[in-house]
Amino acid sequence: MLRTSLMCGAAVFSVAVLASETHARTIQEPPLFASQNGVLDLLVIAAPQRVTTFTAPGFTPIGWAYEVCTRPDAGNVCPQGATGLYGGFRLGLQPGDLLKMRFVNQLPPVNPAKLTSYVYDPLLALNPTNLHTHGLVVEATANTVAPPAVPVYGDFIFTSVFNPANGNPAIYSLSTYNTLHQHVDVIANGVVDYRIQLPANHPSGAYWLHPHMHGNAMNQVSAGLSGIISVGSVGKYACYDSQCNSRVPDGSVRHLILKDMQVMPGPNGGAPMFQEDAAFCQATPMPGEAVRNGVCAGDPAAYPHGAWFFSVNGQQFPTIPVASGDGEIWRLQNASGSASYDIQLTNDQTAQPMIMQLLSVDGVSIAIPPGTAPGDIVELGAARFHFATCPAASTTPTASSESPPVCVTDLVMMPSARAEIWAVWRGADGHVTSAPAGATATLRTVGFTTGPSGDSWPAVNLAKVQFPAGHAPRLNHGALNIHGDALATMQPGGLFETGFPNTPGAGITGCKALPPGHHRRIYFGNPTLASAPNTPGMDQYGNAVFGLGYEEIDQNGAPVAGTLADVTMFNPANVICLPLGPGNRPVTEVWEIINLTTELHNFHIHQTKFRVVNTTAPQGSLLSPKSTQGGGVMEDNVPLPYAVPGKLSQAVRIPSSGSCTIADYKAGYCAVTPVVLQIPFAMVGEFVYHCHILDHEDGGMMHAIQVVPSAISTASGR
Ligand SMILES: [Cu+2]
Repeated sequence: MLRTSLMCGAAVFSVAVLASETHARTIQEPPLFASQNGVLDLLVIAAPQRVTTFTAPGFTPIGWAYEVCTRPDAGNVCPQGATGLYGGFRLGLQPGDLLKMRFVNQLPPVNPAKLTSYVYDPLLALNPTNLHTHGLVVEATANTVAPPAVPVYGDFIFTSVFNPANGNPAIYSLSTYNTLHQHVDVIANGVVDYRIQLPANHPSGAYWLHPHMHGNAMNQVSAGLSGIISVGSVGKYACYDSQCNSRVPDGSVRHLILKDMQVMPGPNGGAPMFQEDAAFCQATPMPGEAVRNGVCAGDPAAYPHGAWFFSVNGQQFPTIPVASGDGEIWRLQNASGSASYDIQLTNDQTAQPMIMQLLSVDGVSIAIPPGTAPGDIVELGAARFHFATCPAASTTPTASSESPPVCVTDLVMMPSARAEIWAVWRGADGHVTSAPAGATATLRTVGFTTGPSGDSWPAVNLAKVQFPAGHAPRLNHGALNIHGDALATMQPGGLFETGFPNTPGAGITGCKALPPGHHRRIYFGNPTLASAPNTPGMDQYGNAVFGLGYEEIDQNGAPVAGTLADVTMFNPANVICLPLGPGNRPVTEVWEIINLTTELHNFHIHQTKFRVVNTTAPQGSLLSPKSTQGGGVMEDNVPLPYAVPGKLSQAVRIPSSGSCTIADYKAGYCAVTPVVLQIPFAMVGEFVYHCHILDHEDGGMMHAIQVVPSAISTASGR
């Protein structure tokens, strides 16, 4: 469900406007900014940028993008010629690196009419922003530098960096508004520094950089503000052979950043819509509609002559020329604000989805122990993938200690998701083989619906893939050999076992560890606001509102008295606090996530990763919450199955949103599939967990959490 109710016409499409020739442009890798001698020191400027890579006639929309350059010796200006990078960029880091960013906000103000949250917080129209390194397991430290020096943050999202050209934020009384939004640290002059230290034992994989300004996140990400971050090398965990004599080279890796932008014709040749509408075009093409190569036409009634672009690295339907018979590693990143994808690679000759081997999820390479049942693999992957049997290696024997390969035909990618796959030509039987002349495939999303009260995201072709004819694979292999970090992080020396030498600091009185055997239960729901008691799930302006609730559960499964907090919108004053373990070692908790609504949400937590577990799994199983062996699949975002209201009229107390209440759930009126997560906490700081459908996050579906150094403390932890 979207926050604003938007008109949706159901007329026949006018296709002429988008029936343009799709320009077959070869895909470009995002520009790389690589660390040297353990440091990457950059100037990052958020600014408007004209997007010239979209090919529908009449559109050169002005998006927002980061301008990135090596930090100059003086001043906050990139050298002449540096341009905004709508298509994205890559920060190339190694474990143990220090990432330094001087960050400058030069974004224009926002039209309040485009800003649902304006009614709560007029300051958002000044377009404050900030940076978040999504998925990196790093500290979330607040500023400790005294003025007038430029403040220095870790991966800390409770800061609001204002562009002084848009006005002085002091014109509003912060005390009036800061209970709902997060202007905890107001930076009025537009400049801050980030200093982010990666642990030496950080997993190798794909992460990303995006704004995390509560209330503006959806607009800023969908306008184009994001880039990808890589840590380490694929060759660390992926080999062509069972002895790892032949590691996958960095040159075989391609980064594919998926972005979308809805554009209507206008005086400047089109401006982004910002508040994204899933009904902008039909979920699947209408009869006679032009082939959706990187774009679909706006609904003629609601969005006449509009276009919804789905780009890869900022390019509309590029061609991906696979260079070698050994295929390529693709790092896919959903950088859309709210859109979900169901990715397939379709063989153009057979129209069938091709099998792809899955290497990593959310930046951590998978580690499936030998003998793991296929059903367990599906559960560990939280149903984000449609699994397929990997064709057996043709001649190379598989060592008994190796992880069995995992293959998929579909990748469900909700906002923020990453996945790494091996894209290689396969014959009709699924075996890796040399491609025939003219072998092509289409990378596409087949469309994805997020539930009865959710949104239907459209089917669109994303890229044309060309495989080289007659290139025999170098090695006669059926699958890559993966030695995943998902296991290494939990073993001695691993990030979630041994931890990180955190910034020194004291514990906080009143911040205490969860008692042994207890777990936290988090509710995702649509709150009833005191300001709009007669429209549950909506505010007094008719916008859908979103929130989270909380409860602590004891070792017998019973709620702990006094811990229940009903579903409410984000309030930065409410914080879950927990200390690290003795000696500041990581502490692992179990969280049970209950989705009360009738649409999918995408749970995400900062500064860590988690494993999906099952409370009924036997203790020796990888799926057991008591398992300390680690391994399997580690994620930083997970889809939450939607609730099914039952028991006739007793269910669904919030008819306007189709959402159950906590009372409905406890009375058994609402069937819920809990998602149980094992979450290790290794990093100190103040951060958040939230729905990564950014429309929902902006709408209130977020909660603060603080991890502090270990110390003797007494009172309640919340
Ligand atoms: Cu959501």
